[in-house]
This record gives sequence, structure tokens and C-alpha cells, in this order.
Amino acid sequence: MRIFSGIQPTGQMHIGNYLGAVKQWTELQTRHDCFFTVVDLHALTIQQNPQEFGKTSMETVTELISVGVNPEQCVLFLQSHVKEHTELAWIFNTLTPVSELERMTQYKDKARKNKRNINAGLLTYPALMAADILLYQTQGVPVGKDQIQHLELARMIARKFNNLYGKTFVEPETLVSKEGAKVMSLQDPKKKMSKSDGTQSYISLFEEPASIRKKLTEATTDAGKEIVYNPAKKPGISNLLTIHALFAKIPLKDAEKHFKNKGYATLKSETAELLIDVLEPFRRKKKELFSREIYVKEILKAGARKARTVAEATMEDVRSKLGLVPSS
Ligand code: AQP
Repeated sequence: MRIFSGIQPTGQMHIGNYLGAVKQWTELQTRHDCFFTVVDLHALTIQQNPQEFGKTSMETVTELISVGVNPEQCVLFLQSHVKEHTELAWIFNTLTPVSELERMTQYKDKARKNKRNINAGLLTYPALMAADILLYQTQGVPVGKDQIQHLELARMIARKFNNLYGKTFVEPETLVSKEGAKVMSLQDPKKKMSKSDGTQSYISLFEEPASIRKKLTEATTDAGKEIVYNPAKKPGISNLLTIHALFAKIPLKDAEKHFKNKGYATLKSETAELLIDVLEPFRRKKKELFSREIYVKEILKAGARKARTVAEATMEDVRSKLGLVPSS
């Protein structure tokens, strides 16, 4: 199966990104033909500091490798290194009704958060995301729940193009984990955990132990004392239980049983110690890779080369189907 997925270089990867998407990547790469990318062009929909942006993009690549994305088992590259993404995005822009883009939840959320910079890219983000995915004849896209709506749109765009110009694109399947597909904010457990919501709301995969303990101690909990999984009535506790179960690799029911008759403080402290333990190899690997920039750049160069081969073939087909005149 051809798999594709991406992550934005908008800050340190958090446990939500991992449980919702990247953990699946590390499993899928062992059995499938995987393309994973750091979507730096998407990140430009929020204003970036040019002095920092390159470093953040490289850091995200390093973080992916640190948590187990293996460049020997997948194609790992930077989105901006393969120009076909933006070319196909333009073509998809001409097929996508503005009304469809305007009803996207992420657009509405981000427009609310960035009132001073509601740029056209924020609106047409899903057309670029559809291009990212469809360029590679992708069959499966492992993502968190928040991306399901964008995936539906990508499928709609593939269908529309195929109907108008003949079969060109595969309609990809959305691969969403049963648990952990929407890890909630530690501060407001009714909202998803997000890099851009302030550091108190998330735990990075590379967080120092003292900070993990502090954030969990201060995490918002619910009324009452019972530790039960009930997202509607106990969103804070249900979120902590889910995080605990997934990192402990035990069923949610067993986590509930383990914390029966124990207090919220125990749930928080045991989860903190568990995270410190599980995330330790990630922190160590990232520190080790920090001084190996040339190695990481080589990985990106090789990744872009492989990605381009597939992307160029798709674009050639697309140009010919549309009747664009070949340059040579
Ligand atoms: N809270 C989450 N729970 C489960 N999965 C999540 N993902 C993001 N947040 C959660 C999944 O992680 C992948 C990469 O996401 P992204 O960084 O490209 O964009 P995002 O969804 O916008 O993530 P953030 O953290 O909220 O970033 P910012 O704040 O920069 O917008 C995707 O598969 C996503 O579903």
C-alpha cells in the first residue's frame, strides 16, 4: 500500500502529533511503501521568522527520526524541495469551490486565532494538502481526527478531476487510530492539544522531566474524585487516562482498573513518571542528531530525489490530461 503523511514545522512535536499520527508512521513504514514529509509550505500560512524557519524545519525532520521514522524504510523529505506540490495545488484550486473551503473547521479556527493575517493560503490550505497526497497515488493517509475533513475534500477533488479528465488519481483512505486520534489540551480538555496553543497546553516529545511533572500536576481535571473514562462528563481525566494507557501500551479498561480508588494526584504523578521514562530515548536521540546536520541534509536530498520521480510522473500525466502544451 502507498502511504503518505505530513507534519508542519510549527514547533516541537507533541504527544498528540505522536499518538494521532507519527506513531502510526513508524509502524506502517515496516510494511508499506511510505512517503513522509515536513510540510514547510503549509507552515507559511502563519507568518514565520526567516532567521528561524529553516532551523525549525530541520529540527522537525530531526525529531521525526528521533521518534522512529526511519529514512531507510520510508521516503523522508521537505515539501518545498518538490515543486510539483505547488503546481498541482494551483490546478486543484481551480477545481475547488470556495464554499467548500470556507466550511473547513481548521480554516475557521485558524482565521479566528489569526485575525490580522487571514491570508488566501489559510483558505486554500486543503487544496495544497490534496496535492501533497494525490501526487503520490497515495492509498492510505495516517492522520489525527482533526484532518478527516481535509481528507474528505482531497477525495472529492480526486473524484472531480477523474470525472472531468479521466482516471488519474487514487482516492485515498483515511487511517485514523482507534485511540489517541484526538489528544486533548492539558489546559482545556475540550480542545485538541495543539502546538500553537501555548506550551502549557501540550507536552512535547522532548520535554525535560521537571517540566513534564509540572505540566501534569497543573493539568485541568474535573469535578468529583472517581477515575473513569467518560469524555463527556470527565474530559480532563479521560484525556489523562488515554495518554496513560497508550504510553503504557495497555487497554483503557486496564488503566481504569489500575487507578480505581486512587486519587487524581496519583493518576497525574504516575502518568508523569511513565512519560519521563518512555520519552527518554527520544530526548537522547534528538541530542545525538543535533550535531549531525550534514547527515540529516543527505537524508533530505535522497528523499526529495525519490519523491520527485513519482511527483514528476504524476504531473506529466496531469498536464497532458489538461491539454497544457509541453515545453519541449
Ligand atoms: N491533539 C492531537 N491529537 C491527535 N493527533 C493530532 N495531530 C495534531 N494534533 C493532534 C495530528 O498530527 C499530525 C501533524 O499535525 P500538524 O502539525 O501538521 O498540524 P496540526 O493538526 O495543526 O497540529 P497542531 O499541533 O495543532 O499544530 P499547529 O498548532 O501548528 O496548527 C496530523 O496528522 C494531525 O492530525
